[in-house]
Amino acid sequence: MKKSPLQIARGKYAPKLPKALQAEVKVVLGEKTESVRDQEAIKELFPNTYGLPKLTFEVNEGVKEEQKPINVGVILSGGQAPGGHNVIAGIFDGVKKIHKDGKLYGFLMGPDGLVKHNYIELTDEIIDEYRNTGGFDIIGSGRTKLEETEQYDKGLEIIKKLAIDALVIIGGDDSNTNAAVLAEYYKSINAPVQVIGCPKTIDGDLKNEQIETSFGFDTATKVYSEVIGNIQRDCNSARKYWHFIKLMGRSASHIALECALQVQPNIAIVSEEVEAKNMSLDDVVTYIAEIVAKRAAKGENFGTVLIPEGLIEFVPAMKALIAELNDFLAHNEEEFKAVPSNEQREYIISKLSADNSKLYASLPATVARQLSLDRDPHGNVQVSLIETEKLLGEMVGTKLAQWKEEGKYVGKFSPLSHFFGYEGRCATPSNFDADYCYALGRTAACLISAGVTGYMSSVQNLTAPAEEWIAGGIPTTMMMNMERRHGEMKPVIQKALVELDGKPFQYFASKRQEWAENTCYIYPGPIQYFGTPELCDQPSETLKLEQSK
Ligand code: FBP
Repeated sequence: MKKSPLQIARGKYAPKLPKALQAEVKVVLGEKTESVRDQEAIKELFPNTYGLPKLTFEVNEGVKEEQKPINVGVILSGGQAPGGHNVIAGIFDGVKKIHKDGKLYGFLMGPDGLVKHNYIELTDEIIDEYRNTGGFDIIGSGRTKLEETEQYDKGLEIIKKLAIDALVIIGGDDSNTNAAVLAEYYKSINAPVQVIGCPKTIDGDLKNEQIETSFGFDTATKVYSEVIGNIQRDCNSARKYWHFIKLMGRSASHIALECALQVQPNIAIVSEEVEAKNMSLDDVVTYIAEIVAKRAAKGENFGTVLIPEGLIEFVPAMKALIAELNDFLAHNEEEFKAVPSNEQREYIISKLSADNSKLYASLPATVARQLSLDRDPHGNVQVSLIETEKLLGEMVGTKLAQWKEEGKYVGKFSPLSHFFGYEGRCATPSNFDADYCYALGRTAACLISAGVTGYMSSVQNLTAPAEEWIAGGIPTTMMMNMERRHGEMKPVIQKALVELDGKPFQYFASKRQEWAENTCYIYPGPIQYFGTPELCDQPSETLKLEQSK
């Protein structure tokens, strides 16, 4: 296959490793652990894998012990995130370091591959093609959830057939929760297979005191920030558009906040703040419109607004509207479908409760339509499809027109909308993600060699140079608590939302007024892969602020 010069150069990049992983490792056992909350309930559900100690790997100065070959199966689960191929390369090299006859099998298209026995053996040749590349295309990914005993048993058949000693599941909070349940199940039936998790997601919401960041967040936010920076420069050149930019991230606003820290936009909305302040959609629109008017008064009829993907669900009134709509349409689907499409909006307005009906009627036609038509297989609104960037642009326009009629000066307002998400998920990993992911893979191999199960691969101290990173393993049950899911209490890894008292948000909050009124844009430019550490090896602003003293 033809390759670009950068692809060729990148293929030769040797990821930087923590000191311990450059040598033979020894396992240092930490204290026994407890889950973050609901200890009794979690302990009862995980009798075989609860309370395990944290592990750290250190340099082993002693004689290398002969080890037997190990076979490992790997699964990529959920949305793509830059660096996944390096995790796999790290596991492969780790397995071969343990013994040259060890094998790595890749289950195809996510957890489904394990259940349906679709796999390939990953060879030197295949791995070398994918080192330091973006994407998950080496084996593909999927969103099937491993939740049923039947699936675990099906998986065990192929695990036994291939003599697999350990499974590594690379995924987000849900996939790692399922990995922990799988580890517990296999242990409870004495199945001779270990299960190790690995923290992936561009959303950045799989993090806690043990996991400093999930991989992919660094690269994805750098890609978005580059493009937002380009838009800001265009915006500051033409001085005639307001750009409404929606950023992926499902629920949490980590991506939008990180991009705001990187580019200093005029406005960035943080969903968690909207919810905490119980803001209505009108409050959000008014907040933006006021800044637009203020800038217009200075002759600046342009600007940028960053909007997190999950915003709609964090506006309490919208949440209530969506819940009533979901419920109403689930019970009246046939009747609704029989209504001619040009009358459906009025039909819904006539059926909803007073407050929700008023809110629904105030929404632009396209959004109202998305709320009633675009539903997932469970009948719920597909919030990610709602074009919040257009919705806010239109609503701000309407508000400004109102103010103009009332005699207020609002200048000229021309909104443009953008959505960035898929553009960043398969980008060539930054040095940070290339190094971090390779280290996570090598650490996973060390955990397998240590014979443990129910652990997540962890690399800490990430704002220091890679040499000083600390590799180890965290018992997954340590990150769990009980939460209501689909009407039932379930053990899950806590999802990390933006903390409003955390340093990244606090820094943003202290600067946003200045960024709103003045034009303080930063243009980060493209990710640099070759050059000085200042240029190429910088972690995210979020991580730097979180770890600042
Ligand atoms: P994960 O949580 O699986 O890592 O996926 C993250 C994400 O990219 C979200 O930001 C986005 O909302 C979602 O996946 C999109 O899902 P899909 O790839 O199925 O369209």
